[in-house]
Amino acid sequence: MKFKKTTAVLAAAALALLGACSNPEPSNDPTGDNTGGGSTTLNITILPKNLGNPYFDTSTKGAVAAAAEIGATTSEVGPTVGAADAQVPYIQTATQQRVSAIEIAANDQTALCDALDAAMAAGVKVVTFDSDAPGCRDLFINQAESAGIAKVLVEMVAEQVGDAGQIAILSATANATNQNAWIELMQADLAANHPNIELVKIAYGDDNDQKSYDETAALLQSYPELKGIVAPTTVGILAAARYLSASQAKGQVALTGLGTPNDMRDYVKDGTVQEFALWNPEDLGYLTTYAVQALVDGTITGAQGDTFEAGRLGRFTVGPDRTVLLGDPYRFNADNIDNFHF
Ligand code: RAM
Repeated sequence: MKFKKTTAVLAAAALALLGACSNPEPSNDPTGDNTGGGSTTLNITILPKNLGNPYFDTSTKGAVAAAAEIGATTSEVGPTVGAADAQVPYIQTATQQRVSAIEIAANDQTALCDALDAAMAAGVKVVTFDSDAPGCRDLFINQAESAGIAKVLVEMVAEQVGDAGQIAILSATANATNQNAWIELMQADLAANHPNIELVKIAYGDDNDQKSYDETAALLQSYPELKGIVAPTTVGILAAARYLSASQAKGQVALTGLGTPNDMRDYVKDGTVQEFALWNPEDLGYLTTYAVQALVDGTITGAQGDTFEAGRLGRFTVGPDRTVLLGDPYRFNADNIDNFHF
């Protein structure tokens, strides 16, 4: 996986450029005019699952840095809650504004399709990243293969609970395309390879801090024998860690999943969390913007085998199903966490 460090110089240059050509203020007003519009400049709307999520703040940082390098403008908009159809009005506004492209992490596999199809029909390129809307986009920038993510999640929890006992999953929203794909693969792996692990519950914290915290409390109360929680969401794992670190279950109930090193650092150091995984969200956003540029300028059409340059990340090839793969998930623990700052 690629964890190349952005130098302070580059970051400063990107920030300077940002001020000149982008609107760095995210907006949750779907009717607000957030883009430059009307110019021939590459003009991108960034639409995360929800605003205020540090994971997406980080991916947007990468997307904006890439935009600064190529002279594109960006505007980040989105709902404050992750909900199935909450992204629709933002897609419609971007379509009316005839932006060059929408970069979107989909909260739902199907609920967005009509709006995304209308955007593409109007000439707007649609590139999903993080969470796909299959069949209703030009390209998907995949952070890591779902099978690889599911495998590392099952491996980590199995190692941490001694391959036996009750576990629960604390997910994001019930419709999230990405989490649901990973959970399905985890269930298959558990059934086939870990007969002594019992998955007792899949809880949904909706990528909302308080709901994730409350769901963690409810899991511990309902399942006193619980040995482990897997939270394949950065919001969920952080809320669960906060709850566990102040509870009797700290160090007794294993917690793993997908988190950012910055969020999890204290909980790894205080023994609440042994090991978790993620990819680099900044690289994901950065790659997405370069893919948008390649689509808009015609370097790629999205066909398998098309290749394009993605700045500091190098050359990428479009794989099957109009998908570009960033890399592999990476495990973080007490031995390496201080090497990472995102
Ligand atoms: C949350 C979101 C996002 C997911 C990460 C791991 O921030 O649900 O979609 O990829 O967690």
